[in-house]
Order: sequence, then C-alpha cells, then structure tokens
Amino acid sequence: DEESSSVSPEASTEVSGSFFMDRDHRPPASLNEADRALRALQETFFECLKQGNWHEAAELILNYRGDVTMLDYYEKVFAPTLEATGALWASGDMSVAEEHMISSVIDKLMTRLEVDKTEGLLEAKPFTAVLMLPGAEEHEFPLKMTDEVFKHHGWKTFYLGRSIPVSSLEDFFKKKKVSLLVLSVTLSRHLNSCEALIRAIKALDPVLRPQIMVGGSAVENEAVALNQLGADFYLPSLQALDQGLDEIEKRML
Ligand code: B12
Repeated sequence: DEESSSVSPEASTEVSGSFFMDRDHRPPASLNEADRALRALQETFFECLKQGNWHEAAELILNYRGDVTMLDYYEKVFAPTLEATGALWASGDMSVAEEHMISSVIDKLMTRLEVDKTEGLLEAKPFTAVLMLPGAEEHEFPLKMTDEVFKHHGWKTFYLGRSIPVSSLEDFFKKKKVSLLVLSVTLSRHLNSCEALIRAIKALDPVLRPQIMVGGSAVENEAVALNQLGADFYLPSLQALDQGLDEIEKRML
C-alpha cells in the first residue's frame, strides 16, 4: 500500500497512515507522539528487512533524527522487530537464512549506534558489572541491550557474552573488583544451568563474589529469580532496570 511504503519516519508527525492507526482510525491513546514515530520507524524498518533491503533498513535507523536514546531503539525498534521475526520464523513464513540475516543487521546496527551514542560516557560510578549468558544460552541480544543500560548509568562493564567456566570467572573476580554479575536467560531449558552457576558463584570467597542479577524471558517473575535461581536482584525489563538502578546502587553501597 502506497502510504506505508512512502512514509519516511522523519515525516511521521504529519503522517496519519496505517502504521499507528487502529481500526477506528484513531491513534492508540497510550502512545505519545515520540512513541508513535518510533512505532512507525519500527514497522518501516521491519518491512525493509522482510524484503531483503538491508541497506535501506540500516539507513532508516542511522538517519533517524528523532530524539531517541539507545534504550528507545532497543525496546521500541529492535526488540519488537526481533520478536516479529521470531514469530514469522516459528510459523514457517520466514527461512532460517532470512532470520539470521535480520539478526545480523540488527547486531551490526547495535554496535554502530553504541559507538555513536556512548562516546564520551563516563564510567563515573564505583560499580562494575560482568555480563554473561549461563550454560548453553545463545540469545545475546538481550544481554547486549542490558549492557547499554549499565553503561548509561555510569557503570564500568565487562561483556563476556557466552558462558565461560566458573574457574575462569573466579580468576577474573580476583583481578577485577566486580560488584554485579548480570545473567540473561531466554530459554527455560537453561534455567537449571543458571541456577547451578549462581550456586557456584555463591560458594566463592565472599570477598571476591559479586551480587547477582537475572532477567530474560525465561525468568517468569521475582519469586523464580530470587527463590528458585538464588539471584539477589531481578528486573522484568530494560525500562525497569533503567528506572530501578539508582535504588539498586544504594543497596549495594
Ligand atoms: C534472534 C533469535 C535467535 C538467535 C540469537 C542471536 C543472538 N546473537 O542473540 C539464534 C539464531 C542464535 C537463536 C537460536 C535459537 N533460538 Co531463538 N530467537 C531469536 C529471536 C528471533 C529474537 C530474540 C531476541 O533477541 N529478542 C529481543 C530481546 C531483547 O527481547 P527479550 O529476550 O524478550 O528480552 C527482553 C526482556 O526479557 C528483558 N531482559 C532480557 N534479559 C534481561 C536481563 C536483565 C538483567 C534484565 C534486567 C532484563 C532482561 O529485556 C529485553 C527487552 O525488554 C526470538 C524470537 C522472540 N520472540 O524473541 C527467538 C526465540 C527466543 N528462539 C527460540 C528458539 C527455539 C531457538 C533455538 C532452540 C532454535 C533452534 N532450534 O536452534 C536456538 C537455541 C539457541 C540456544 N542454545 O540458546 C524460541 C524460544 C521458544 C521458547 N520460549 O522456548 C523463540 C521465542 C522463537 C520462537 N518463536 O520459537 N535464536
């Protein structure tokens, strides 16, 4: 349809196209102007990706001139796009190759935006986080996004990504004073290794041992995180982390 393919996100404040209109042709009441523009951006971005226009998709993001934070890009553009991609893939309407291409475009964009947007950020606080996936977990995007939130709050972070053995972690903790180990679990089949990892960390020398935060779609709620997995902190989303980190810092001092 003409409207959705010709709309540039920059023009979105004047646009009343199909992107953010509901069936009654009214914008959803809960979305403000900036959110609606981001939603339009997300939909155009996803359309480009589905059609294999990788370059155009990347340009859309890189040339976007709205007042957006990294968190906005992550939660309002990339995460919904990944979710929609996953749905098409699960229903057999998208090939694994396409899904991987889309993931890799987003991965590159995240790296690029991170360089642009986090330049000059100060590691101003006395807190250090290590970010890692437990066990065989491979879903790195949520962890990368979490890393950004910590950096924005002035934390020093070490992004390890895929799991490394507890003995290597212990060596790491001996060399660097780490305040928090941050774990993200996407698949419920990896909850057991997450729990085992947490148990192993808690058995380390208390002088070395960081506190532990878990999150991710496999962790249903705070009770699971704290009681079952044994973590010290749980937050359900990046938004919640962004808002709750000041309070957590107070508890850690
Ligand atoms: C990209 C992707 C992959 C990529 C990952 C690439 C990478 N570098 O990350 C690859 C191709 C490797 C992959 C592999 C697999 N995947 Co996959 N994947 C996805 C996809 C499309 C997107 C995931 C994503 O990045 N989402 C965006 C993130 C940001 O959103 P989120 O996870 O919800 O996280 C949010 C919150 O939970 C929170 N959060 C997350 N972590 C943390 C941590 C903290 C501390 C905090 C505060 C918050 C927080 O913040 C985020 C933003 O709000 C999803 C589809 C979907 N619906 O999500 C499937 C999906 C997760 N994958 C799935 C499956 C089945 C697999 C495979 C088993 C497929 C296979 N047969 O090989 C493997 C397993 C690999 C493994 N061992 O882990 C299923 C899981 C079903 C289930 N619930 O059990 C999904 C849902 C697809 C589907 N619809 O079937 N996958």
